[in-house]
Amino acid sequence: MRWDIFCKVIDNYGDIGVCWRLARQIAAHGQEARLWVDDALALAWMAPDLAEGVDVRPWQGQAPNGLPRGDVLIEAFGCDITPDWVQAVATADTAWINLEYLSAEPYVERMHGLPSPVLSGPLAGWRKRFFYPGFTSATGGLLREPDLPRRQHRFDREAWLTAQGIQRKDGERLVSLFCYEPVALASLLDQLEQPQEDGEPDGPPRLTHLLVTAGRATAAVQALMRGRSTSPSSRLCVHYLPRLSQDDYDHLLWACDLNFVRGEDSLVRALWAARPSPAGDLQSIPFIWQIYPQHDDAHHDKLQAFLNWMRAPSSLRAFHDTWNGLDAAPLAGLDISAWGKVAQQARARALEPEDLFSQLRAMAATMAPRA
Ligand code: TRH
Repeated sequence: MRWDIFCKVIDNYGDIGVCWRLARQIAAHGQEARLWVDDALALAWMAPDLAEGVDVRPWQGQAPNGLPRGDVLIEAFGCDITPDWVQAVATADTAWINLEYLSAEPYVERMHGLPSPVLSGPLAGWRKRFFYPGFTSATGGLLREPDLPRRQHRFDREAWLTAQGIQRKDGERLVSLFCYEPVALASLLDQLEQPQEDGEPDGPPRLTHLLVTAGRATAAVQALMRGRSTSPSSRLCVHYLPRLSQDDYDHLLWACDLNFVRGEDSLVRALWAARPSPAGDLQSIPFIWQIYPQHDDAHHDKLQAFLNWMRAPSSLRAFHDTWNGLDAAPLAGLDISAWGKVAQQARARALEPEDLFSQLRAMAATMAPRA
């Protein structure tokens, strides 16, 4: 099968991040993936080796002539492909699918799979269908590679950290930070500098190694650190990361004891993040989500829907509400071990629906005669 994915980069990295992840999964299944993107700059660090089988092409200017037509056309996040481009890569028999943003809100189950016929213009008579990723079996599921557990079992945490130049001291906890500019960031730094809970009974409070991702998170932390005087009793050590490949960003999540993520793609990766316990089973790593803010505050309901699906206890809800600026309450204390159990149960539930790629393939097969 030949797949065409169209991606418009709005801002940040979620659009290209999801499209790239999908394209490489298609290629890993031995199918042909053409990824049409209006701005491929981020792929230079996100995908430095460009996976074999993914054909990244510029989506700019006039549609090219003479292309072999594809079996599946993915219009990512309502990126609005003009008719000349649709006709350049597809025929009326191509499975044309609108891949939507991830949400845990109830409308997703109602909308997933709905058809949308084109009624006018050069493509009148063509039809597309809506595909809604989600967390339940009535939705399109989440991107999840089949070999993910195997790779997590084999992951060598210490070797990976050493390769990144990160020296973890005994008993130190690792926290990754990928965020926009949360108002509560200063409170988080305070909390990590002088944690209330102790590492060992009668021992000093835990040391935290904060691994700050490149870009907006680094800029936000640096701006705050400039104005702070670091106390000699500070239990916080900050390490600024370079831009990581998408695979290494996953490794970062697997290596840490708590992950702060933002947007949608890193949320899903945080949900999957796990390390083998001494007993050999995969143990989830707790995470905190900063949702992508929308001007009309639509993200408030979206955040609550996710926390409901997570079955988040009140401490985790309170932390999320403050972290996302929904209220001005003081930032709740970190409860890493309780939140780890919540993450473990959520991960188990998220594994129940079929993965997103398998569901996309099944939807395409019901639409395209050749697929
Ligand atoms: O970058 P984001 O904030 O993306 C956002 C949201 O997806 C939002 O919904 C969308 O509307 C907006 O973009 C336009 O967060 P997200 O979704 O987690 O995407 C980040 C991607 O970047 C993800 O694929 C992981 C990847 N990444 C790396 O590959 N290397 C890195 O070092 C980091 C920090 C991230």
